[in-house]
Amino acid sequence: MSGVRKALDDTAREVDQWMERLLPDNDGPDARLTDAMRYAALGPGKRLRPFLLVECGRIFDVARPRLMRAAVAVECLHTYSLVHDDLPCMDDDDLRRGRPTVHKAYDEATAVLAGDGLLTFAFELLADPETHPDARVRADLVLALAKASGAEGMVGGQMIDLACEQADVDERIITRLQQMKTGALISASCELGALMGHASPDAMQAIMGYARDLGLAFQIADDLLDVTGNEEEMGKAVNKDAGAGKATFVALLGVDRAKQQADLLARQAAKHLDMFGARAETLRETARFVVDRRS
Ligand code: GRG
Repeated sequence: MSGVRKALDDTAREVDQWMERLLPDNDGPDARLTDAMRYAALGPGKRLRPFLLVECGRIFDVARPRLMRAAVAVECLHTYSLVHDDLPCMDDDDLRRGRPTVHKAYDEATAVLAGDGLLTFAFELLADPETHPDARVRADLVLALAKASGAEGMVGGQMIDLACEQADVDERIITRLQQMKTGALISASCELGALMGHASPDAMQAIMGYARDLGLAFQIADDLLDVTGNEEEMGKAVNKDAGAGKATFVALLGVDRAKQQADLLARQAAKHLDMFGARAETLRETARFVVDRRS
């Protein structure tokens, strides 16, 4: 197993333990909601966004328990986007992370509420003094995640994605759509780790340059996996993009050029981290991992 694969798996286990402890778990009349939130969040995902947050925070020596709480917040936000994206009114998927989607395992109304619950819980965690003792840092964390996930980020990207189905779009529009839909949350994960460590403006610029290129490389790899991957490894349906007329890099560039573009972005991402020397080695390797992954 590669060094980064092991580091990712180790962090995923730790994040899962924190999620298990932190996620609400009621046995009252709202138990169905908290069960569905836990079902969605504790499903077997890669925990890439938590990993990026933790690795970026580690560069600045942020205490592990604080990083874990923020890592749970970004994973909850990410999980909410998956739950809502799988709904019949969006992508209408039955399988996610190798298991029935939340609206299949529960029902549509519960899936909507579970997504809402995870979204708001993410901000509750970031605003909690246990996550960071400095109120200004906490406000910055909340602001960064809100911007990345709202209309100017992920949700706006999803809207453009829906609007572009079956439409002729160029590379500029696809890049913008993917930066908003997928890249913004990946960037925010890196940003949160750096914010928690009071990163200097130069250091923050380097981290954000890395995150931007990594996010795009990740999305191109995801588009490629939709064409070249299989349902068992991916834990979700594949070959959906072309049928749905989705605006993807693979549709625009073809498989070979899309792969070259992902490789170039991964190398470019790693270069942004030169100023951190050996401390950023895992993040550099993560850029390679993101384009080589099979799921
Ligand atoms: C519906 C609010 C709302 C937003 C939708 C991000 C998004 C916008 C939808 C998620 C669905 C999707 C296919 C997004 C593209 C990004 C992506 C590849 C997500 C899957 O992330 P992974 O591979 O998944 O990190 P795991 O399961 O490992 O966490």
